[in-house]
Amino acid sequence: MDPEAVRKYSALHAKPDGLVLQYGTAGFRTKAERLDHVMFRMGLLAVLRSKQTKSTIGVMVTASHNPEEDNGVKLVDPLGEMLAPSWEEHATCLANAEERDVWRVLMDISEKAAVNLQQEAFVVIGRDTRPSSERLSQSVIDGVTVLGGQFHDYGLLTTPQLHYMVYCRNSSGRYGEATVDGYYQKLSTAFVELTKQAFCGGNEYRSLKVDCANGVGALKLREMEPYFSQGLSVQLFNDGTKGKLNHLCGADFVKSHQRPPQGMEMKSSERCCSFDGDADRIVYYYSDTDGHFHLIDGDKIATLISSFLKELLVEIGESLNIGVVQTAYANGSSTRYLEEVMKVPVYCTKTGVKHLHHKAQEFDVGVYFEANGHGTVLFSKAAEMKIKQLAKELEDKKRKAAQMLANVIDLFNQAAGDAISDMLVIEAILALKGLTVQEWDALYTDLPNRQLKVKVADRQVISTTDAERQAVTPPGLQEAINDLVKKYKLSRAFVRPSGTEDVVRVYAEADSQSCR
Ligand code: NG1
Ligand code: ZN
Repeated sequence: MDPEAVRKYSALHAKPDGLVLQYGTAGFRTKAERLDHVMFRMGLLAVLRSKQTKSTIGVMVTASHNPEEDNGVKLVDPLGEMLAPSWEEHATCLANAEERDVWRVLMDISEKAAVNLQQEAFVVIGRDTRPSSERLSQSVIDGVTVLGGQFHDYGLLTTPQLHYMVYCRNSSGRYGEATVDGYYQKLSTAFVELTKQAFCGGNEYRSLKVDCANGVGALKLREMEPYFSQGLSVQLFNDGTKGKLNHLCGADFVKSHQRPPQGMEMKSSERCCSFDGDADRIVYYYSDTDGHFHLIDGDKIATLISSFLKELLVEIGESLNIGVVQTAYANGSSTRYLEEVMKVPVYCTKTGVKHLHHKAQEFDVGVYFEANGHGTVLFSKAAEMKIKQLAKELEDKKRKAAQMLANVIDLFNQAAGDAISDMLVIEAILALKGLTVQEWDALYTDLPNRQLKVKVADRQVISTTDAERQAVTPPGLQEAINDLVKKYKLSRAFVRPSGTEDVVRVYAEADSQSCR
């Protein structure tokens, strides 16, 4: 580690004067032209984190569902999870350091975090399809190499694929092979095994239209299709050959506008889904015979998956606990259905997958989804071992259920929410249960709801508690919300400052849209 070399290279990736950024829920995110210094410095930081954890660390260059002109970066911790909160602070400090202070801040972090600077470092890098991503990932590599770190550049990857690679590399191959082919093989084998047992009533369950948001998901899904095509045929739309990334398409557009993406040819009752720009989110939808659009969001995905898993757990007769984790944005009908009809315990955490992921780790089987379609299922090590052992030992029906669960474990990306993996799980469940998209949708009816964003001078004036469902400051705000909410049935409303944009988000739901 040579301070002079760091100074020299850092000057080549200079920070624009006066720019202050924060490592938020989704790492750093802003206009691509402001991010060169952040990328270089995240390369440096990844080396320190790798030395400290004695593990491979991931760096993903993406701005997910943001416009094409934006970009972003986040670090992936050893087990494929989001960066630890104390290191988010280090990341913010390093990104905002003035040029002359970069080396000093690196040394401060090393001291505070007890990093052994002699330790080797290994960093893996992935990027999405934005025009700026290749250049920016080169800046990450500059940061890694100037501190003497080793690296592997995977090039184009979906965000969850990079999480998977990090997890594989740090679990000595037990989770899977850390290659794109390894990922395709692992998921497809599980999917094909699982759907083999499905009653196949023609092609109804076996074809799906996928809007890929003109992003990296299109490339990866196309590469992967031959691996699973005996179980499912996918038709890709917005595959990046014509349209612009995330423009009028993708999971975020469909969820927030509650309408189909441009460029998708929807016929009545056909099952369709949308990925976001880095393929870590998925929502489903269809249009009914009257041409009405129906959105099936993360809450309904969580409901389908948890009811399937619960049935299998009951079947094998082991006392493995299951819990569902949501955020305040979960539709009240979904929470009621899960608790009252399915009798599954439901927990609410703050927005942002790291909070949901953390909570879901408390269960043998932890299902977590944000309403916007970001989520997965985590199985505890003990539950996984038990299920895989029962899949060999039990007799007949029980054994079949255990085998199905064992395949489901392999099909989920347990490092991060993954649109491709979730899509295959959902398709398998629908096929196995013989459910149409309308039947799935009919599990419960969403309460009418609205989500708005409001620009204010200082969004940090609003602070919250109770998993962001209650405002603590400014004084009087919560009382005013309470006064409005109590006039309506099944009503709920909250406001919170966004962690990814300079806005305040406002959410409300009630039993009807009319103001009586
Ligand atoms: P913020 O901007 O903090 O609301 C948004 C999403 C989160 C999560 C993050 C990270 C909503 C209401 N919020 O967070 O669910 O996906 O972005 O991308 O959808
Ligand atoms: Zn995303």
